[in-house]
Amino acid sequence: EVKMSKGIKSADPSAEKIIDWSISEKIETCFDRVEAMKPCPIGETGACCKMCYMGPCRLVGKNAEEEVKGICGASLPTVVARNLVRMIAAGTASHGDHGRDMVFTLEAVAKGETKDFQVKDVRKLYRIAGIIGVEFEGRPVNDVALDVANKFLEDFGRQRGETNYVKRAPQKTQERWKKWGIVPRGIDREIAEAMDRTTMGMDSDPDSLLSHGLRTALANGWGGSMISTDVSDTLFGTPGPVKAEASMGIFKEDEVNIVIHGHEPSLAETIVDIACDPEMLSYAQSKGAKGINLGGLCCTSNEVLMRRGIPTAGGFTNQELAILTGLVEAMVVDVQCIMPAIVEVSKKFHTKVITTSEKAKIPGAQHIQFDEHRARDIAREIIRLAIDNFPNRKAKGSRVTQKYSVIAGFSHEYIEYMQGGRWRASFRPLNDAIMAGRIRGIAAVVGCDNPRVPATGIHKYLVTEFIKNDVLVVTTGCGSQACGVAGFLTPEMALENAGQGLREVCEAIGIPPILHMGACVDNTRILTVATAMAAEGGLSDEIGNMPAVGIAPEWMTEKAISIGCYFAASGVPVIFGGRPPSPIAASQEVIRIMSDVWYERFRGCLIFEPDPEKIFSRTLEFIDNARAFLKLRKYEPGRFGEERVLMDMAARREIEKAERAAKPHIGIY
Ligand code: CUV
Repeated sequence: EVKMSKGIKSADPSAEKIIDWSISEKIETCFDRVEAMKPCPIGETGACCKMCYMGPCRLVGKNAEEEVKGICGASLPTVVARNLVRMIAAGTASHGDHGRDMVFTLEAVAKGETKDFQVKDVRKLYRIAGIIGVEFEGRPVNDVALDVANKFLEDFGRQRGETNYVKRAPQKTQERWKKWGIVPRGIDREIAEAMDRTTMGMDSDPDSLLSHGLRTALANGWGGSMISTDVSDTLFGTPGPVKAEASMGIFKEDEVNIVIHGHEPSLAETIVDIACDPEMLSYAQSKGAKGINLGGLCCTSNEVLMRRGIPTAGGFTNQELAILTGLVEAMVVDVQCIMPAIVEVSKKFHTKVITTSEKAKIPGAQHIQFDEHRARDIAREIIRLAIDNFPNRKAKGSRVTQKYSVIAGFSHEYIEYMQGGRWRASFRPLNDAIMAGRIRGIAAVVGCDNPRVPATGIHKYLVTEFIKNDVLVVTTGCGSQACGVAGFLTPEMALENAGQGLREVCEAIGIPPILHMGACVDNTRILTVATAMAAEGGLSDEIGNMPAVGIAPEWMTEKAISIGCYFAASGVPVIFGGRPPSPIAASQEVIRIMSDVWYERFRGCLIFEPDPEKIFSRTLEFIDNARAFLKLRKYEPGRFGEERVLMDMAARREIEKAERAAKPHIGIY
């Protein structure tokens, strides 16, 4: 079913249905444009240098790559490395700014400048305060919040020293960063330096360039993004399991449908609140609608799905298609991953596209500027506008009725809690299950969906194969929506598809075999889990050498590159899939540094592999090699379940020995 046969544009059946209709109606979407647009063959491998205007230089030729040079003499490896570092800087800037906006909101709350938000999760605030050394006992909540906000703001502008959250990483991981000089200082400083180093006449040593790329990426992972996750949890609540729905069938014929799309949670959270307001409901009824129905797209969707159970229409490639249902009164967008194309598509329907960020305007869209100081008023204005648009809807019925149940909300706090309850919460059961081989390892299958491949198809293929082979899957970003719209985010998925060992664990704890952990910035939750597993003992004492792999099967954004790099620097082997070749394909030297050299230094790497089956086999290889390195029991398929009964004494002793060697639980959440 998931096979990627030719002619399939999206592996999400409800998306495919709408695409077929769009073709018959001659309405253009990214699925048409992707066929018409041939990638530039020089740029797509990283071999185009446009850092100055003597060029752009095309670094092509039959000579050895060090011999292929631009006008200034920069060689092919230099140019490829510079281009990649600029991608990392841009991706870090996006997530950094997202985090910064969250901190500004926390600051406004703490100063009493807005009544529209509060600190919802005081426990989380205290936990953060504890980590970054802010006194919290006996102090008013907002005083603590202000100190926390100020400390985080310092992190963005820090000139020297270390970003605060670096100290959350396992000691050994930190030592590796120190040894190789990549401990991040301020987030803004690393981004600025990345731009400086990569300009004409600056750093031309590929290894040195790429090391700074890692430093910049770490500023994202253990800085901007982790701050974003923590402050969002503080303001809007730390997620726990929620039931929701996914796919295009979430739109309702008889209600006002509003889509919230982009990345940030603040406005979206407020829209969720105001949509429940009885006054708004009766206004909707006055226009002939039965109610107000919210649906999400991309990472804003993940934020409100995780915390509020708001249904999702899917990921990146579904954004135009959502409008094509003809049922959407307003699409409200904030920042990141918003195709300007939605405005063009919206003109064929009654849908209003509303931009809300100063940083992301689209010609032809209506702009309503978001301001955290008057969030509720703005949300009200937007919802009214959508309601007023309801009578203009022409589409009768729905092109898609299909939808699936989804269980989401697996924050690292909940993952710890679910393994023993409030008083005995720990990562012991997870580590034990991995040590015993019930769970073979962990695959983080994350990131974008992409129209250059059958969209969401590689995600679906990989997660299914992983769980069959007892690999627990964690997912974030559009990857989680790829799973959601396929009906994969339910406990039943374990019963029907998981290997015996994984299935037993899922049934014992009552979880799906694919855990939705949030938005793209919440990839940091995965780092936190890995850190807790290292502290728990019995596996690796650093993030490196864990039987865990990160995969972005259909990546396309610069943010994805930044994420891949902070995972690699943290000690996780990372595989990027999707279309060939890769943004580093032009240089064997850059490929070597990012795979072999990084692996040697950090036990992580970033590899590009377009073949889904090879992604699968390489992942298992990484996992099994890590198991062998840690001297864990060899994974055997089918050992658990019906056939298991006998575990010989030697095997039992082995497990017990490993358990004794394990350190006692240390209270990292
Ligand atoms: Ni940041 S970055 S398409 S929305 S995951 Fe989705 Fe998630 Fe990629 Fe964008």
